[in-house]
Amino acid sequence: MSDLDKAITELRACRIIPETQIREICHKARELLIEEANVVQVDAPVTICGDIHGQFHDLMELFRVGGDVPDTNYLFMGDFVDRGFYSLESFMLLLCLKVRYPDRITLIRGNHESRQITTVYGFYDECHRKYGSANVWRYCCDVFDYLALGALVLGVGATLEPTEIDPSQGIDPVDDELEVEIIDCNKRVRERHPRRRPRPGLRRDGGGSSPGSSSSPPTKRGGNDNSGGAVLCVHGGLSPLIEFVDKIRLIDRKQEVPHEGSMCDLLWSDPDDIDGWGLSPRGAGFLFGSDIVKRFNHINNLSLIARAHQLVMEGHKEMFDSQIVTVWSAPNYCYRCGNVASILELYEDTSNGGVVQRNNGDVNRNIAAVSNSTPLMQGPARRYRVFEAAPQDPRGMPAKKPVADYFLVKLS
Ligand SMILES: [Mn+2]
Repeated sequence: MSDLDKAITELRACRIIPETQIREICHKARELLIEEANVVQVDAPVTICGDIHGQFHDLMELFRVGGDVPDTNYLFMGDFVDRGFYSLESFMLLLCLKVRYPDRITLIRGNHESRQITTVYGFYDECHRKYGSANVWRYCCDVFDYLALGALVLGVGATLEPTEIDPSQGIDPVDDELEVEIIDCNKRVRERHPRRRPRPGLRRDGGGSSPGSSSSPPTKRGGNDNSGGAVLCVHGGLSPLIEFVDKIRLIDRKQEVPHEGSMCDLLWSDPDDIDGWGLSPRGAGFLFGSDIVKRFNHINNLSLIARAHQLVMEGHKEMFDSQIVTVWSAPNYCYRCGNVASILELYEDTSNGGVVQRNNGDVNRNIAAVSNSTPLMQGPARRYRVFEAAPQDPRGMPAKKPVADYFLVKLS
């Protein structure tokens, strides 16, 4: 068994690993991450996860519900650290899995992956408490600077294979194509939504075509087409400084999260029921409305934006005609919010023999202005798996004591 596999075994048991090994793993991770683009390309199938916030036992529950790495391909949308008691174990496990299976797990940066924020919200104190110095915190922060800012999921299918249901549940089997399924923590189907049929006379490809797009092959939108479009994943949201996905690729991301600008907005912004852009009560990033999302998705050929960053009691929340979704993966947030968590599964488009169309969201975009008709880009099929907090291990719960000890040390 390699040292890395041993470290993974230790971390899975929620035990910390030696400082020298953390330094080594962080160094290897940085070498991997430096090669990644600001917007990582990920092929479906993939399972998308939101905030973790150091809730290690709930991360284990997430893997139990969603499958283990490398069997399941994962995309984590940031905020691995702070708030919870096990930021170090959680982040180091994810980082070890990244180094061990680089193609099976994608980590993008959240606003908490920052020196300034972790100094205030717990990760710095946790490292200091567990190691007696800030060294491991520093190694981790150096990795944060190299995390990608977003991901583009390609090759997503538009319809779901229905989960088998127990007839006693009273849920009707679906004849229609299935677009959304919600599975509860007992692996039972809670909700099902058939694909909405486009109204006659409306274009299914989002409407409008640019003069330059005639050179691209016509996209098949026939009956057996199962393309769910491209899905952009970011921690926070959009930026008034970013009109095209390509603009994200131009950012020099290898730095501490700035207080303003496009990189800051991607990690801090939130969708809201407003028109256009608004000031964020967070003091960083912006609020953005339905019109902004619909226009951005249209001109970038996206069918969905998946983001995290906001607690939602149901674990996930779709907004703006399902053009953006918030995925939240920290159940009973801060060990007291009483919310459930969820992960979002996207499946592979098998209509074209599984061949991924690589121009989605990348080139040959549809630059025409948003037409009067509602854009009807076929959205991806989505399966949400909802889960609850793991049972609390009394030995694993440090409660308040270690924090008090730390402050005593600090004061003495
Ligand atoms: Mn956040």
